[in-house]
Amino acid sequence: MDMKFTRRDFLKAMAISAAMFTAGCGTKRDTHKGPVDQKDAEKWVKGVCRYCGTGCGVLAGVTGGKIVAVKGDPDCAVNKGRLCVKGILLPKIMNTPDRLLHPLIRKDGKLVEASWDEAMNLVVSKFKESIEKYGPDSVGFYGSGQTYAEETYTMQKIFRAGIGTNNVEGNPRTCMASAVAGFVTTYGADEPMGTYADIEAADTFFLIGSNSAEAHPVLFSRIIDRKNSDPNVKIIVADPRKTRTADIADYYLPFIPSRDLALMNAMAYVIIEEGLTNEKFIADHTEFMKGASDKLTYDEYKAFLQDYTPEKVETACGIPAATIREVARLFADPNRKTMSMWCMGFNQRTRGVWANNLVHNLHLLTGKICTPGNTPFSLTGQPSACGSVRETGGLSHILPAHRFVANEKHRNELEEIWGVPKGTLPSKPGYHTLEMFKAAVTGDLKCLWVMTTNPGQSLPNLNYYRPGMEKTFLVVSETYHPTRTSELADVVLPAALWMEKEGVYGNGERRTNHIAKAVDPPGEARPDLDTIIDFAKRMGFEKLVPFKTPEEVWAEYQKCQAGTDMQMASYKRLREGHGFTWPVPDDNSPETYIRYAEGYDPYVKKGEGIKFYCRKNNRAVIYARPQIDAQEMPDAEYPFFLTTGRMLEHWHTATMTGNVPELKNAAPEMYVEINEEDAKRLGISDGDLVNITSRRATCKFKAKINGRGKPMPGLVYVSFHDKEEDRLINKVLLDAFDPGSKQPEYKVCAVQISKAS
Ligand SMILES: Nc1nc2c(c(=O)[nH]1)N[C@H]1C(S)=C(S)[C@@H](COP(=O)(O)OP(=O)(O)OC[C@H]3O[C@@H](n4cnc5c(=O)[nH]c(N)nc54)[C@H](O)[C@@H]3O)O[C@H]1N2
Ligand SMILES: Nc1nc2c(c(=O)[nH]1)N[C@H]1C(S)=C(S)[C@@H](COP(=O)(O)OP(=O)(O)OC[C@H]3O[C@@H](n4cnc5c(=O)[nH]c(N)nc54)[C@H](O)[C@@H]3O)O[C@H]1N2
Ligand code: SF4
Ligand SMILES: [Mo]
Repeated sequence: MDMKFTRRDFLKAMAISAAMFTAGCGTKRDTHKGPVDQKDAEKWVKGVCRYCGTGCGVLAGVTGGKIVAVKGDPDCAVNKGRLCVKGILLPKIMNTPDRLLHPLIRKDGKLVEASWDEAMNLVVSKFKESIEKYGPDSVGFYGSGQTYAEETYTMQKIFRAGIGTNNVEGNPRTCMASAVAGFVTTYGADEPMGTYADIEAADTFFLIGSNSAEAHPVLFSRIIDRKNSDPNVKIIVADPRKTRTADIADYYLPFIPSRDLALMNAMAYVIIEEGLTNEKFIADHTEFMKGASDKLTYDEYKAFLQDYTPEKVETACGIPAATIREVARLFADPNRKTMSMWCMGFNQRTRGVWANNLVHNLHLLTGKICTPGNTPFSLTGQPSACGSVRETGGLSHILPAHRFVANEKHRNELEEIWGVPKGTLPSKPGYHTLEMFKAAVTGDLKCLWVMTTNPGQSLPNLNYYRPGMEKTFLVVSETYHPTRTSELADVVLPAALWMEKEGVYGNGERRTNHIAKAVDPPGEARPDLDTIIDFAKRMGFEKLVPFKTPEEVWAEYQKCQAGTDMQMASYKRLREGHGFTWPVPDDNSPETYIRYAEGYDPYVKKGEGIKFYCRKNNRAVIYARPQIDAQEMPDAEYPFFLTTGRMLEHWHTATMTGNVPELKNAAPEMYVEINEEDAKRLGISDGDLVNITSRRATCKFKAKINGRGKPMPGLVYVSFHDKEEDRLINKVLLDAFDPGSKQPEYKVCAVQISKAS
């Protein structure tokens, strides 16, 4: 085990990591049933919430051509009428003073209003010039898990089949890439086998690296309801910071950041040592591996775990051995059903893929998988990271419908569907996110189009990447201006917002759901799909992009899904229904609750039981993955861990939430959470201005002691929504990334903290 880092401070953490039960469940429900402050609307239009990957169904009330109210869709299985505070306040994001109404182009160093024609001609001439002079790989597209599926599908087709480059990336790389690689390496295909319905069937919840109380509030309320309905339900929360999610935990385990791998290996050790495995399941459905092709025997795997006895891991993680044993027993109890949930605390790390493999291990060793309530469930962040990027082929190494760029057969299948000559699709994966923005810095990437994401605020190590965005020919499709990205652009294209356009979102439980157009966009703003189609025409790709409507795009995308593991409902069905969890092989099929399981999954035949059919031998993999620390651990010079994340009221870079008074007032200026003991030691009081300095930059925040979250000693926490230069925390962060998934390590770096004068 790699345990170079030991600090006495963390021994203190053990004192607070003893098992504890927090009473008062349900008292902190940040969800609302039904509308707030609602007038009767002229009509109600069905859609999906604009924000998180929970994917709550909404009904937007429209009066006089404006959205005047939003309520939860009572017929959507996700939320059954509920919404959280952000969802309910959605009408207030539509017509803010910073909505971008006209295209902008940079002239003499300044962004000035231009016509659509002028702006698009400029974009097309720059792209054409660059492709001619420097080749197709000199241009790139950086999209988002917040686009509609039709938008990303069309854009990636233009880039790959038209321009001839795989430089098609998206912000899910910063978010879900490690979860994707975890699913692919363990089960042979992306996305969870379970759905949210497992919440109501589970007895034990293992939440690690997820603050769902703030990041997935409606799902969290379903967990609370489950707990309130049955005193037998137990919740384990593992997170170095005591969050609102931890408030409902029976077992709260704070531990040294990035030591999750050791914790999970220790749980596996206990499960095997105490005979809590499901040997028949292991024999029938799994195999053991070390790397992608290095097979192991079960005995070799057991030998590997000898490094992870609870006693050894107690020192490594700061969790008492007895607690590790207790939670492992609870996890594996054959009379209980166990649902694991994880999110960015797990994924945003240099060993995010391995962490994902290890949580899958626990379910495979115990056979707690593919039955109601037993499931490893990766929580998805953005509303359509799955639907619009992981499924449509919106990352530089993947193609539509769970295909891979590097796989010739997959490329040929798409060439046939798209009617282009064999060999048209480039075989080399494009730049991953940090490579793409680095290529802008080095000058290799000449033109970059950014859509529905704000990398000028959300990338790590910003002082390195921002000059690249300034230097390259940068096109930004945005709903608001200025943002920390649009201010760097050469062309800014005004985009229609959610419900000003029709399209499809796919949430974290494989649910594809349709958003109808409810109102017209303001000014000259237009749907991104219209802009993409316009671009295709001007580039000479009309044949590739014959679409006029999202429905036409969907019809072609469905052809790409045929014969794969992810067939989806037709547009007609999507328009009429309230979301369908795929696979849905045809319009008469019901939605699928559990993948890989007989009786649920249409691709598993009678008598087959559980079948991990996306792997050649139908077996899932149990991996031996060692603990490896974060790339930058604290040392004498930079003695604190910094971690970053979110808060309930704000959405990422706060372009949408920052102008909603109710949300803004909840957190007008971001602060830094500091542990009480550390603050005392450093003479810092609540509200004092504090410098946070890393090897890359310094930011200044007011100190918050015993706030909403309580970091363990040695850890400070900042949410990244504040765009003010002094508080732009992403300047401070390191840009290390996972070698497998290429996902950046947003969750861990080393800093100094000092009282600012
Ligand atoms: N309100 C709101 N909700 C959102 C979003 C938003 O911006 N605002 N964004 C959405 C998106 S895109 C995403 S990806 C999700 C993110 O949802 P979450 O991942 O739940 O949220 P975060 O706050 O990023 O991080 C979760 C926790 O990871 C912990 N953590 C830090 N280091 C470690 C570690 O080493 N190990 C472990 N196990 N945990 C660690 C942090 O202490 C933090 O409490 O939220 C989605 N929902
Ligand atoms: N420090 C730190 N940094 C992080 C993370 C972290 O945990 N810590 N998490 C990472 C993760 S998980 C994520 S997902 C990213 C998110 O980071 P970003 O994607 O950069 O953040 P958003 O604020 O969601 O940006 C979406 C942008 O799209 C615009 N927009 C909204 N609707 C539309 C539309 O319909 N069309 C167009 N064209 N534009 C639209 C919004 O105004 C906004 O500017 O941040 C990453 N960065
Ligand atoms: S939980 Fe997520 S999807 Fe549901 S209303 Fe809140 S932000 Fe929207
Ligand atoms: Mo995310």
